[in-house]
Amino acid sequence: MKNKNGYELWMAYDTLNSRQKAKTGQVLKHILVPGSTGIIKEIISELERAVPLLSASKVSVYRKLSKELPTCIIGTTASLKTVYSDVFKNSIDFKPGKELGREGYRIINRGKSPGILCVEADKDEGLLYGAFTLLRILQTRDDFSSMNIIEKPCLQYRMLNHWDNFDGSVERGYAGKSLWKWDELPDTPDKRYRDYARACASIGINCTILNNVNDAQQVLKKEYLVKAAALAAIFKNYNLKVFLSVNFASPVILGKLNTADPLDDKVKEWWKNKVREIYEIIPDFGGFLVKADSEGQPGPFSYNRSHAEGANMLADSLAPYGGLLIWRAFVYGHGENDRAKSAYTSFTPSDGKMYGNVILQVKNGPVDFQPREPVHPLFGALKKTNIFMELQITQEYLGQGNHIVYLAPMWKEILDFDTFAKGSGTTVASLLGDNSKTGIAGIANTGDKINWCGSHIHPANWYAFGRLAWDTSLKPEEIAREWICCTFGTKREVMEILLQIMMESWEACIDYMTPLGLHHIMKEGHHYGPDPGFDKGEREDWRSTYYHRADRKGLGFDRTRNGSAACDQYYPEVADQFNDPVKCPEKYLLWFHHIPWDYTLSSGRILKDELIFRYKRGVQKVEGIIELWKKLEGKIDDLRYREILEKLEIQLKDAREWEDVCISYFTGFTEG
Ligand code: GCW
Repeated sequence: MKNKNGYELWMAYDTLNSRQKAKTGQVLKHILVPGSTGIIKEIISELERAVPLLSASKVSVYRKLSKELPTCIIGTTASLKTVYSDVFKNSIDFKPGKELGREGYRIINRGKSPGILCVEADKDEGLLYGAFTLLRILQTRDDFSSMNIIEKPCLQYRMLNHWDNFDGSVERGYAGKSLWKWDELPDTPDKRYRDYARACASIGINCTILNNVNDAQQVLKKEYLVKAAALAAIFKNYNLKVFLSVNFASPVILGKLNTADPLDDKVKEWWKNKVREIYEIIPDFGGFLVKADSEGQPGPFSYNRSHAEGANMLADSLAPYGGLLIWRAFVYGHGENDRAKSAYTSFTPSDGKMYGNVILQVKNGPVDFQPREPVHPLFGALKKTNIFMELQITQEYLGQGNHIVYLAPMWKEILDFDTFAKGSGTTVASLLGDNSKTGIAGIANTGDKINWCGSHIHPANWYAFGRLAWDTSLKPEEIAREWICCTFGTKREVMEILLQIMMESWEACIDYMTPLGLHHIMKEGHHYGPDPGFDKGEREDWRSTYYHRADRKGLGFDRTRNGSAACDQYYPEVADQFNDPVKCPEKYLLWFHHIPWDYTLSSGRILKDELIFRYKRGVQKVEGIIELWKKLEGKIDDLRYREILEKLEIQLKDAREWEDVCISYFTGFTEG
C-alpha cells in the first residue's frame, strides 16, 4: 500500500475501489461547467484533479455544450437557463435558485433516467460548495440516482481563528511553525496557501483570521496589509474572507497618539483612516477581531470606558465597508469571586448597546476550553447582541499534538444543550442561528508540518469543525464516517475500527484527565500533563487548587447558591438542576459542587472510589484503543499506521501519568 504523508488531507480522492470507480465513472464521463469566473476556474481545476482519481477515466470537463450530452452539469442559475433549454428542451421545470441564497446549492438528477446529475446554485459561492459536496458524495455513497439535496449553511460566518504569530510561532499550535511565511509575502506566496483554501472551502469554512489575538501590534502597518492582501487574493477564489486581529492600543503603538480612548476624536479619526487604507489594499476585507482587557491586552477599561464603547467605535469605522467587529468575551479577573462568572458579569450590562456590526465571540464554556465544560451562560443571556461561538480545534488542554481526541462529540454536546432561554428546546445551535449576524469560530490546529495538524487523525477535528459550522444538526458519527471514507478509504474494517476509536476518544480523555467535572488541573504555562497540586503563580485563578478545592471534607468548586452562585447565571430550569447535587448531571458534578469524599454516586460507589474508577477506566480505554489500532496493521499504509501508533503510545504514557498523579494527589486528602 502506498505510504501517505497526510498532505492531501481528505482530498486525496484515491480511496475508491475499482467497482466504485466504475460507478462514479458513469457520472463523471462528461462534465459541463459553464462560466469562467475565478471561483469557477478553481472548481474546474478541482474536478481535473479529482475526476481521474475517482473514476479512472480521463477528465472531460467542458465549458460549453458539445455534441455529446453531459452526464453531469455544474452551473449557476444564470448559465443554466440556456444550457437546460438546450439539453432538456424545456422538459423540466427549472426555477431560478434564489431561495438557495449566496452559498446554497442543489444536487439533483434531472431528465429521463438515468438522468444527468446536476449541481445548481444561484451564485458562484454556492456552486463551489456544491461541487465539493458532489466530490464528497461520490466518495461516501454508493448510489447517485434520484438525488435531490438542497443545502444552505446554518451559519453565515464559519471562521478559523489562527493564533499565528509574526515570528512564525503559533500560540497553542502543535503542528510546526505558522503556515504564513510573512517574509516571502507578497511576492512569492507558498503553493500551500491555495491548498489551505481548498481544504477550507471543501468543508464550507468561509473566513480566516490570520494572526493571533495576542500578536496584533504590528499587523496594521502597511507592509503587513500588503502581505495579507496577497493571501486574500488567493483565498478569494475559494470564498475565504480575510480578517485580522488588532490591538486596541494601535493608535498609540502605530499612530503615535497619546491615547487610545475610544471616545477621543483623534482616536476615532485614526481608526477611520486606517480602515479606509485597509479596504484600499484588501477590497474584500472581512473585519477585526479584538481581545481587549484580557490577559494583559489593552482595552477600553484603561480609559474608564465600557466594552460597548470600545467595540462600537471600531465598528463605526468598519460599517461603511460592511466589515465586522468581533469582540472577544474572554475577559476575567475584574473582581469576581469565581472566574467562571466573569464574562457574564462583564457583558450582560452591555446587551443592546453594541452596534449591529459588532459580534461578541464567546467560548463554548465559561472557563477556558477544558476537556469538558458546561455551556457558557452568555448563550441565551444576551438577547440583543450578536453572538458567535468560539471553539478550540487545537487541543491545548486535550493532549495537544499527541492525543487522539475527536472533538465533534464535545461540540455537539454544547450545540445541543438546552438553555431554556425561550422555553424548553432553546438549544445553543438555535440561539446561534437566531442572531442577525450568525457565526462560529474555531481556533485552528494547522501548522507547516507536512500533514498540516501534527498527526494524521487531528485533521478530523478541522474537518468536523467545518462540517458542523455548515450544518449544526449533523451527527458526530456521520461526520467521522465521511472523514474516514475520504481519508482512509471505504474498507469496512478500517471504517468500523477508526469510527469506534474516534467516537470513544473524547470520553476516554475526560476519564484520564478531568472526570466528573474537574477542570483546570494541568501543568501551568504549557498546559500539558497533570499538576493538581499547582498552587503558586501570579494569579489565583491560574492555579489548579483554585478550581478543584480539594480538602479533607471533599472535592470540587461550590458554584451553588451556597457558594459562588455561578449556577444562577443560567435560566432557572438549568440553574435549579446545576444547583442540586442530585439533579446535576454527574459529568458536571465537581464543576458545581464541593462533594464529600464518602458521597454515593449513581454507580453506588463513593466519590473517592468513583474518581479512582474513572481515572483507571480512562487508561483502560486508551489501552483498548491501541489494541483496536493494531488490528489495522497491513490494512492501511504503513507510514500512517506507524505514525499514529507512536502517538498512541505517547497518549497511553500520558494517560497513566494523569492517573497516577491525580489519584495519589486527591486520595491524599482522604487519608489519616
Ligand atoms: O486558552 C487561553 C490560552 C492562551 C490564549 C487565551 C485566549 C490566545 O492559554 O494562549 O491566548 O486563552 O483565548 O485569548
